[in-house]
Amino acid sequence: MDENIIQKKTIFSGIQPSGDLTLGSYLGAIKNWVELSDMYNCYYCIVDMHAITVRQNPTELRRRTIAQLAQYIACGLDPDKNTIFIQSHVSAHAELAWILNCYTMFGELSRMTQFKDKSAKNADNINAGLFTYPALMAADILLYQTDLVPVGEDQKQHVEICRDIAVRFNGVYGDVFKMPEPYIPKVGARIMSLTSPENKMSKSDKDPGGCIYIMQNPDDIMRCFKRAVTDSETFVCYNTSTKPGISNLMQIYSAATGESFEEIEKEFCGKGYGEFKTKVGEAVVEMLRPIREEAERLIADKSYLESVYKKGAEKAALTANKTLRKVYKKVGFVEK
Ligand code: ATP
Ligand code: LTN
Repeated sequence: MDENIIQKKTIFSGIQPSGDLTLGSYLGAIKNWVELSDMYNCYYCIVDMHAITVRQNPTELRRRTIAQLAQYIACGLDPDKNTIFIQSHVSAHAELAWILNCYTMFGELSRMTQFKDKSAKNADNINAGLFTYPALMAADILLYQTDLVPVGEDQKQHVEICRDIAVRFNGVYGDVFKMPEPYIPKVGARIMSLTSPENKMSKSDKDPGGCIYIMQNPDDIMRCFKRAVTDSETFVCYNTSTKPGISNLMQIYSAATGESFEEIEKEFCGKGYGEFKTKVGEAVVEMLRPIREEAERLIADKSYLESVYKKGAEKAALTANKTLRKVYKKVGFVEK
């Protein structure tokens, strides 16, 4: 078993507990994590330190962190096969992030789309953590000598800056960090809001109708799909620039059923949008139902969840501290 782990390539990914997990978090990230988890040595993190770059209610943050762990497991991530943990439990993340901050340039951070978007949305709290967010994310990834980072399309830029930081650091000190690659799914990489399909579905979205949540009840899910914004035409056809709403629903239906866009176009040829929306809603309800039920069961089992995150943090710290010690030595810190 140990030999297997040594030979397998490493995956790291994380999601912020900044809101309840959405259909976007599931299709863009977690679904692929599950698919990759047999073939790789995987670290799946709940990045609570990233979440506080935007102001959070402490009680809610704690609740969502535990609920997110339950949802990871309910989505199919086996805690015996994957290292599942909470970022703030492994102090190496904060420690390496500081060092990487000193190898990350003001100019490159200023170009980050997420920073620009979040600054616009939180104009009263453009804090330094929001700005240096990518250095912490780079620490997450590089601590585990990660090969592959499965994320949605929006995070590609952050994986790229992580690579730039690693190249810069390795250029000075030799081969300290493995060079990670982003892994972006073909379908579901960018699920859009149901009410404003030109914007990404996002868990911190203020418009509740635009977002489908993993834990949402079937009636509410169906209502959101029935109200989804479409266009004034009447045919189901994929074109993201002229039919963003319908194209988004096709992405979701394709990810939920495995059908290709051509098959979907054929299936709904001559049928109205109303019927299509109902079918998409039903497919999503059935996809999410077992996940929600299992997550509800797990959320009630606090001691089990605690045992998972404690074991996960212990395991993660072993690998993370190894890299951190190497980095401390390279930069010239005196050994403790
Ligand atoms: P926030 O609203 O707090 O910014 P978010 O909903 O945008 O959060 P993240 O925590 O930033 O979600 O993302 C978690 C993972 O899920 C990332 O890999 C991200 O690329 C992916 N993801 C998030 N939203 C979507 C989406 N709408 N479509 C596809 N992938 C997504
Ligand atoms: N920035 C990511 C969350 C995240 C992450 C990571 C993803 C933090 N650290 C490391 C992959 C690898 C986001 O989705 N907003």
